[in-house]
Order: sequence, then C-alpha cells, then structure tokens
Amino acid sequence: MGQQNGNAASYFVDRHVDEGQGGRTAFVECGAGGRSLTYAQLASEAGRMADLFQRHGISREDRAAMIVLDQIEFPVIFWGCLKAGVIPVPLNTLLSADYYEIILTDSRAKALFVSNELLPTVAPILGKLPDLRKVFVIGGESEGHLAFADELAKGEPSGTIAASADECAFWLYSSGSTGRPKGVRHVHGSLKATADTFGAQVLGARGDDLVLSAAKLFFAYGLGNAMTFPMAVGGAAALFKARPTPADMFAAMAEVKPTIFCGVPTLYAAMVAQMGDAAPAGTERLRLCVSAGEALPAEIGNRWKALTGVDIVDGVGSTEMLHIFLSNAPGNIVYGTSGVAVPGYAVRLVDEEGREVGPGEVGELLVDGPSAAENYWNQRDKSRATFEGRWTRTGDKYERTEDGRYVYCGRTDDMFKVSGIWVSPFEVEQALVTHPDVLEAAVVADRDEAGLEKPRAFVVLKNGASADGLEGALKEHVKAKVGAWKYPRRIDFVADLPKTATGKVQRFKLREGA
Ligand code: 3SK
Repeated sequence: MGQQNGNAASYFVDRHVDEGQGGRTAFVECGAGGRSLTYAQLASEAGRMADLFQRHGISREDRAAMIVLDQIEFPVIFWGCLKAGVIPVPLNTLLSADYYEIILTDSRAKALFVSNELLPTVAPILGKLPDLRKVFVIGGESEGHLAFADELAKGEPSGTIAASADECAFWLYSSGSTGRPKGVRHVHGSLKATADTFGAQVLGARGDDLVLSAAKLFFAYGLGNAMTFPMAVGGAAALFKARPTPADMFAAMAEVKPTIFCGVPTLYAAMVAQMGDAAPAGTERLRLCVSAGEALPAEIGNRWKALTGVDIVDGVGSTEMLHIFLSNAPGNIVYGTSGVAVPGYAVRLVDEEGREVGPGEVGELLVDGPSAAENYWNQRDKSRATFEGRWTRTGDKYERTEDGRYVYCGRTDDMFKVSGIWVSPFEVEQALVTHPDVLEAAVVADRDEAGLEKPRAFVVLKNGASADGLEGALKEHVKAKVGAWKYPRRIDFVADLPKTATGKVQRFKLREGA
C-alpha cells in the first residue's frame, strides 16, 4: 500500500480497521434472517476479491458488472473491486435483457456478479457477450455458473492496491430520458468529495446514524445515502433487498428504526397517503429525511413533517455529479424549492446563448464541484456537450428567487410554450397533486387541432376516488392555481405512470403515446 493511498477503499473501509473501529457494524440486512457485516468483516471479505480476480484472469482496470440487489454482497463486491483496482459497474436491477445486453457490450465487462434472483433475466443474453469471461452468482443455485460464495472463500484476504484519487474507480450507467445508456466514469476522489460535502455538511452524518435508503445502491443517490455517507463516519446502513413499496418501507422502518431515511417523492407521496393521522412505527429515532430524484411537491413535505415531526431535505443531484449538489438544509427548508448550492459546489443559470440569467428568469442549471464525472465512456460528443471544463450541464431548467433559492421548472427538453409563454410541466403537475383526489400526475405537450402545443395530463387517482365528473373540476383547479393558459386541455386517468427505476417519470414515453 502506498503512503498516500488515494484509493477510496483505504478511506472508507481500511481506515476504520486501522483506527481500531473494525468491530462496528457497517451493514445490516432488513427482514427475518437478515445478515450483518462489521467494518473488519467487510475489509477481510472485500480483501479476498483480488485473489478471486487473479484466479479468473480479471486484471486491473477491467470492468466487473454488478446486477446485485441491496444485500451484504453488494458492498463486498464493490469495495473488493476498488481494493483490487478492478472497475465495478453497478447496474440497475430492474432492466430488461435487451438493456443488459447493450450495457454489458458497451462496457466490455469481463466479469458479471449477479444475484440469483436476477439470473433468469440476464441468462438469455450471456452467450452473446464476447468480452464476458466469468459469471459469479450470489446465493441460491448458480446454474452452471460460478458460485460467488465458494469462489470468494477460496482466496486469502489482501490489502488495498495503491491508486491515485484522480484515477477512475467505478462507472454508473445513466439511463437518460432518451437515447442509449451512457457509462458515467467516476474517480476515487469523488466518493470522499460527496461524503465531505452533502454527507457531512448537509446531513451532518454521524457514527451513531443508521441510514435506511429506499433508493438502491446501484443508483448514485442510494450509493451515497446507504454506503459512502455512513461509511465515512463509521455509521451503519440497513439494506433492503426488495422493491420499496410503502408497506415494506413502513415494515423496514419499524424493524430497524433508522435515524436517516432517504426516499423519492413518489414514495413519500404514497407513504403519506397511507399514513392516516399518525406517525408510523419506527420513526422515533428519525432525525432527518432526504428526497431527490425529482422535485418534492410542497404538499408532501408539509404533510410528512406534520405527521412525523421530521423535515424532508429536498435536493437535486445527478449521476454525473454523483450526488446532491443543490439542496435545502436542516433548519433552512423551503418546500417547493431545491434550496441552494451545497457547500463545495457552485451553480449558475444560463440562457441558450450561455448568458447568465437573473432572478425570476428561467435558465439551464450548470454546476461546478469536486465530484463531477470524468466523462461518458465512448461517447465523445455527449461528453463534450455535458462536461464544459469545470462546469457540468444538468439539462434541468431552474429559476432563482430573489432570496437566492432555486426552483425547478422542468427538463430542458420537457418545457414547452403555450401562447408564446413557457409552461413547465412540473408546475402543472404540482397544481394537479394539490387536488384532494389526485395521487400523481404527469404533464406533456400535446398538439391540438391547430397543431399548437397544449398541456395534456396523465393522472393517477387516490384509492377510492372516482374519475366521474373530475376532468372539468381538475381543469378549473389548475387554472385557479397556476394560470389560465396552463390548464391541461386533455386529461387521461391512468393506473400508474411510466417511471425509471429511480422514480423519475418518463415523460418521453407519455409523449410518444400522446
Ligand atoms: O436525481 C437525483 O436528484 C440524484 C440525486 C443524487 C444522486 C444522483 C441523482 C440522479
């Protein structure tokens, strides 16, 4: 190990053991029979990965794809890769075989780690991947592939390879709202940068924190919440393997009693709708909640606070910036805004010519901060269009209020004009969800008989609400809330909205169907 080891594993994993804190719990699995892992066990298990890679011909800088649920093996494999200098590529566990084929081909992963529950999804494409050499199956039957537990047990633990903090450590794939997935390449130093900024200075993460994150570890948001933020301070995270339904989240909360809970607006909305008038069990130790993924409607934040007594810190981040760079902060929360730049980050708003816009004007949000990705793998044009020197373009439209807070106005490609005036689909959606019968809403532009763009809404009703006679009432409601020209000319009542795994509404799918 070098004297100055910039390898993130030496900071997040080995340091705790070196400082005599190896006996502290790092991870617990939710549910009956859930396992746990101390920092010392993590260092030792992850340390065996170098031997595993060597035996199977996987070398430094090779990519190792991970289709792994939130379970103890996730941190073992992720940190094991970093310790050995192999590049882990955690993938969304909800993708289809077609997407896995695109991503595994694009990344040229030589190894694949897959939870046995997900093997049937990916199995049909494994024969089509010329670069893939070994498949390691976690838990259950390995069906002709290598059993991860057996292969790991064969090796001896070794230390952490010396690496520069500026060296590529891992990739995440960004789905984007359209187009092919992009491999976002992050350096070792970015993991510590997000823990030192949002983790330490906004969350105030502490060694006695237990984090429960509905956002999964494959997602940059979940990776910070339930891995690097608690690990930076010797705290712990509860891992939840299944999809986070409100009922499961209530059960997980009651079981582990987290001090920090991280969710996305859709989940908070559904949880609030099911809470009745009382705080759910398991909120007694809760000191902070976090929301990201899309802007949190003010109604939801206020209702959650009224029921639990705990604020939701709403922030915005991106896979490219690794975590949240614009946020509200404990004690300084204005629901309906994304707050201000996280300490360590700078943001600015620019118009289409790149000129800064003033308060009250809408512009694209650019961000400068220590955790920006290096680039997109093999997508030079997209890299050049996104990473402009120190500044990273977010594709999000924002407005700055007179008091310096940022208010989300939609994606650059979701905004549209009605009668020459910009309409933010988000604004109309927010107005719709303040109606007592509406659970969720998404708004897209749709052309009328004259070929002009007008808002069209897709609305999910709350349990027990009826669509009969509601269309007119909702139109009036929006007119009254946000302005006459913005009301949806057409409303479709639907059972659910198309979303990415991380809870973002896929408006492009609604547009395609419109
Ligand atoms: O979508 C977000 O707001 C986000 C937050 C943190 C990390 C990553 C992302 C995409």
